[in-house]
Amino acid sequence: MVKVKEIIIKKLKESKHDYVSGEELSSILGVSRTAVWKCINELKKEGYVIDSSSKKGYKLCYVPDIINPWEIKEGLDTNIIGKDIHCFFEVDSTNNHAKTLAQDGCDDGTVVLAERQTRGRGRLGRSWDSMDRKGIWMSVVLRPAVGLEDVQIITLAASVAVVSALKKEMDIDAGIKWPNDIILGGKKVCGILTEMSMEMERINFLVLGIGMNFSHEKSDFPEEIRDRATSLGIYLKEKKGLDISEFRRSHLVKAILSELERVYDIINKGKAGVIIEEWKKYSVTLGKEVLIKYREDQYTGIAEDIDQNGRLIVKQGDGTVREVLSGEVSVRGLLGYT
Ligand code: BT5
Repeated sequence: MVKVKEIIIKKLKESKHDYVSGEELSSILGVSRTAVWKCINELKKEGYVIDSSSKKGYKLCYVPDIINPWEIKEGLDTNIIGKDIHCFFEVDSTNNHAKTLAQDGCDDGTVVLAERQTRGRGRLGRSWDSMDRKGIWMSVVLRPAVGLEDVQIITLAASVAVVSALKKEMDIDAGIKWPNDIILGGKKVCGILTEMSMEMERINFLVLGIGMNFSHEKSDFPEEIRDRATSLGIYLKEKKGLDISEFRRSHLVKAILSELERVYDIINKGKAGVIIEEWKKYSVTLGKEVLIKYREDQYTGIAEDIDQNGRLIVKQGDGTVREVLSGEVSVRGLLGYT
């Protein structure tokens, strides 16, 4: 069914302003005209506006902002990331689904997307609010040719990929809070969750989960995160007077996948240093006073640098230098740390 719908949309897009007859579609697809009609109705339910005329056939009038494999694959310029794309209306968590696919041996670069998640996950057991059709809830399975010490670099690379995709596709300048929060106007617009499966001290696979708030209004966010969260839509309206409906999630997904492939290639070639330098360009953490919380430990200091493994180097007031591999980092002036 998915393939049939894909071919119908492709054909309708090709003929642009002309009608395509039901007969032509049924002969291309090798299915009955009734089957074509059923698929057209499903596409309409999904938001495509298709004019049907009993004499002339079908004409595509409007493509909705929908997440499906063929809208994303159209014009996608990658060789690995997104060769296989799985889209759902609802899953518990795209990371869970991607993990199952990875355990079953799916290809490097397989992508899972959903319109909504019922149990979207953040780090450290926290939850991720994933409202229906308002965001990009996506996971990518990676089978990198690097050692365990480079896992952190892959998370950093993912945030670099997201920020550069935002710039290229939507002309938005976002920042990165170490290690993986994407920040717009001082608020979180996107979070990244990297999960790993190991075998014999080697990376078996990684699942990179990306949650991007796209068209939320402020009131769409649960009250407890309303002051700390933002969406591309809120930002574009406030800062540029633009309406998010002028943009398509599928276009941004494409740009993210393309950028992910670029950084993935750099990592697989062993050039982590290139990623570190790019990451530093976008950092909103370096040079700032930070509050680090790790288990029972809590301290403040200046975030001076990140090392070649992606660890944050923090210098405390008494001159002690600490390397932070994981934990909570709050940056003064961001997300409510005062
Ligand atoms: C993250 O965790 O930022 C990683 C989020 C990853 C979500 C993606 S969506 C696709 C894939 N499938 C999944 O199940 N997950 C991934 P963390 O740094 O722990 O941030 C979580 C915290 O951010 C929560 O405790 C809230 O305070 C806040 N939060 C929750 N939902 C949010 C949202 N939509 N926007 C901004 N902040 C949010």
